[in-house]
Amino acid sequence: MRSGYIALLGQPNVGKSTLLNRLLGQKISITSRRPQTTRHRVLGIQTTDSAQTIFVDTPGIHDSEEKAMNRYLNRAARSVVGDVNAIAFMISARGWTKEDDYSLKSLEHNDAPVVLVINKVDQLGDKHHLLPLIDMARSKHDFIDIVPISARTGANLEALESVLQRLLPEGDLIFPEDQITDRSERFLAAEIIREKLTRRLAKELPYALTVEIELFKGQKGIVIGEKGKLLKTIGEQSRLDMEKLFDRKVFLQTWVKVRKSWSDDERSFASLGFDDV
Ligand SMILES: Nc1nc2c(ncn2[C@@H]2O[C@H](COP(=O)(O)OP(=O)(O)OP(=O)(O)O)[C@@H](O)[C@H]2O)c(=O)[nH]1
Ligand SMILES: [Mg+2]
Repeated sequence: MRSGYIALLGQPNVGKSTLLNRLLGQKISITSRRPQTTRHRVLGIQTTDSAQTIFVDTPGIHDSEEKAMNRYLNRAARSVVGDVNAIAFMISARGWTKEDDYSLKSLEHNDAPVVLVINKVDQLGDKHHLLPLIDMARSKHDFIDIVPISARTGANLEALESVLQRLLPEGDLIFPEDQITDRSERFLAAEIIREKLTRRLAKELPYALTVEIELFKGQKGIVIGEKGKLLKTIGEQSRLDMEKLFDRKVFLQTWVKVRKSWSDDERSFASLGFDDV
């Protein structure tokens, strides 16, 4: 039996949370097309006959640390590096970017083996484009292995799982075999609602809830929607996801509160649940 922790690390939007959910066959961690969807570390625990692999989903590492929120997210991601048995560093098959360079810097002083996961290969028209990307990646870091996958279609995930499992030390179960995450249902429920909001709101809104008072009024209107329609839709979609995840009926009520400048104020973080680091 092997058991241990694998961190999923990389720039925003490369598909870390999608991979976690796909590996576990359950939606533990929320996903969206917008960068910076994940704001908290989330464990996804996979137990088989031969291994317990504990995946640590992390916020994407952002190359600008101007905002308090970005600094928080980067800290939350980087802080796992020293505490895991191996790291799955993820990039998109579309190519190596300067944001990947920036994220990779977080691994400079790390001793754990790093596997490069090239995600979204389903978006590559010509698979030959992978070879130059792999060559380029080899020049960037001494990766112990390089595995191209698609978290969306599931392509090559078994290969990835066995590569990662081999990097775990021998040991007994760390969590009970039926536990799939370390997060409470309360946390998961809040995240599901945030996912629906993130997916529905205009581009800047999920992050820019701090900018100006005028915007706040506008935002409140937009979130609720005409005659409360949007909030109702978000509530309904969230409730369905929760019923699937918790395997029972859920009664969900949602409403909107406005708090000024919270995401630029490090002190208000803790009171809003940003207390990972
Ligand atoms: N085509 C394609 N899209 C993918 C794949 N994996 C993820 N995506 C999409 O990429 C977007 C980002 O996925 P997430 O899983 O939220 O990305 P993330 O790395 O967790 O992002 P952050 O939490 O913001 O750091 C979503 O729209 C996913 O559906 C893939 O294998 N192929
Ligand atoms: Mg994520």
